[in-house]
Amino acid sequence: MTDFAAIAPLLEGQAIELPSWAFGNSGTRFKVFGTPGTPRSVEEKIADAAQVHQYTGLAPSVALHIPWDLVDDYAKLREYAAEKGVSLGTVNSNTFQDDDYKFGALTHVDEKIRQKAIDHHFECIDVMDATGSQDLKIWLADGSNYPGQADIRGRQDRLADSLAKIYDRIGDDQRLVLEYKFFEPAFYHTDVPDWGTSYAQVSALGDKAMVCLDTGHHAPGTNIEFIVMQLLRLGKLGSFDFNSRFYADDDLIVGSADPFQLFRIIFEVVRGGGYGPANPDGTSPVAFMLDQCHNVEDKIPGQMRSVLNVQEMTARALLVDRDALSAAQAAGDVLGAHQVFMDAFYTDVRADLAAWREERGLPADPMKAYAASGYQAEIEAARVGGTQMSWT
Ligand code: PSV
Ligand code: MN
Ligand code: MN
Repeated sequence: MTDFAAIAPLLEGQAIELPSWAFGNSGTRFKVFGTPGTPRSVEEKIADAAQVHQYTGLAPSVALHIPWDLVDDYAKLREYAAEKGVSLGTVNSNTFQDDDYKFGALTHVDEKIRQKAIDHHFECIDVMDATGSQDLKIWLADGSNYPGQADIRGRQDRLADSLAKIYDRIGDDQRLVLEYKFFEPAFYHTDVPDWGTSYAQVSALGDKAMVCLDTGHHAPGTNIEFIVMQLLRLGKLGSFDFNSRFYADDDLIVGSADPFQLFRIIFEVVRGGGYGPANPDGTSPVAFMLDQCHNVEDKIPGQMRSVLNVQEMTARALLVDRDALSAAQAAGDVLGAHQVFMDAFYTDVRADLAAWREERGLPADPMKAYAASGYQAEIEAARVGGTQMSWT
C-alpha cells in the first residue's frame, strides 16, 4: 500500500469552504435552540469561521448566503475577513423565503416575479464582484406538490431562459454552479431534482456553468460516487456541498453517518482528477464546501470535526494503491481489487495527520486546542444582547 509520507505533500493546500449559516442557530420545524455566544452579525459568523481555520489550517474561506448575510459594504466585509485570516467564498442566492416565490422563482409563470428572481441573482453577482468570490451557487426551492399542479415542461423552459440571463452576467473568472435536490420543500416534483437535469441546464449555458453536488440531496441508497465519476468524466463537477444524512436532507456532520461513503466519493474525485491544485490560483478544480447545520452540538467544534473528517478521508483515499488496484481490476481479481480498496479505507491515519499538523505549526489535536483556548467562554461573555443569527 502507498505510505503516508508519499501522500503527505498532496494534503498541502487542501481547502474546505465553510458555510456562514453553520455558525448561526438552526433547527427543525419543531424547535430552533439558541445557544450562548451565537453570532449576532455577519462579522461574528466570519470571526467564528476563522477559528476553524486557525486550528485546522483547512478552511480558508467562508461562503455567504444572500440575504442572510446582507451588509452595506462588501468590500469592507472582505477586508474584515482578511484581517481574521480568511476570504469570502461562494455566494449563495436565496429564493426560498419570499412570499413572491410561493409558486417558483426562476421558473415562475409570472414574468414580473421571474424577473425579480433573476434580478436577485444579478445582485449576488455584484456582491461577488465586491468580495472577489468565484462561484455563484444556485439552489432552487422551485417545484410542485401535486400532479397536474404545474406545467413541468414549461417550467424547465423558463428555467433555461432565466439561467441564460444570469449566466450572461457571470464574469470571466467566475462560475455559476447549479445545485440539485430531489425533494423538499416541494414534494411532488422539483425543477432541478437530479444531476442529469442540472447537467443538461448547465451544459446549455457554457464552460463557466457547472453542477453542484450536495451529498444530502439524493434518494437513500443512491450510488453518489458514481455520479461524482460521471460528472468529472463530463468535465462538469463544479463543487460539493458536503454533509451527511441518515434519512433525508439531515445536514449532519460530513463523515459522521457513513465515513466509508465519504471515502468512496473522495476516491472518485482523486481518480477523476478533481483533487489538487489544477487551477492557476492553486485551488482544486472541484470546490469542497460544507453545507451543514449544528442544531444540538457546538457550532465551531462541529465545523472543525467536519473539515477534519474530510481531511482524514482524503488521506485514506490518496493511500489507495492505484497501480495495484488497476492490475487487480485488469486481471479480473475481484477480491484482490476490493482488498486494495479496503486496505486504504481501514488505515488509521490519525497519528500521521497529527504529526503532519505539528510539522506545520498547527496543533496536533485541533479539537482539544480549541476547547482549551477559552474562545467559547469569551464569546459567551461578550455576545450579550442583540439578536442571534438564525438559519431561517
Ligand atoms: C438546500 O437544501 C440547501 O442544500 C441549499 O444549498 C441551500 O442554499 C442550503 O441548503 C441552505 O442551508
Ligand atoms: Mn446545499
Ligand atoms: Mn440541502
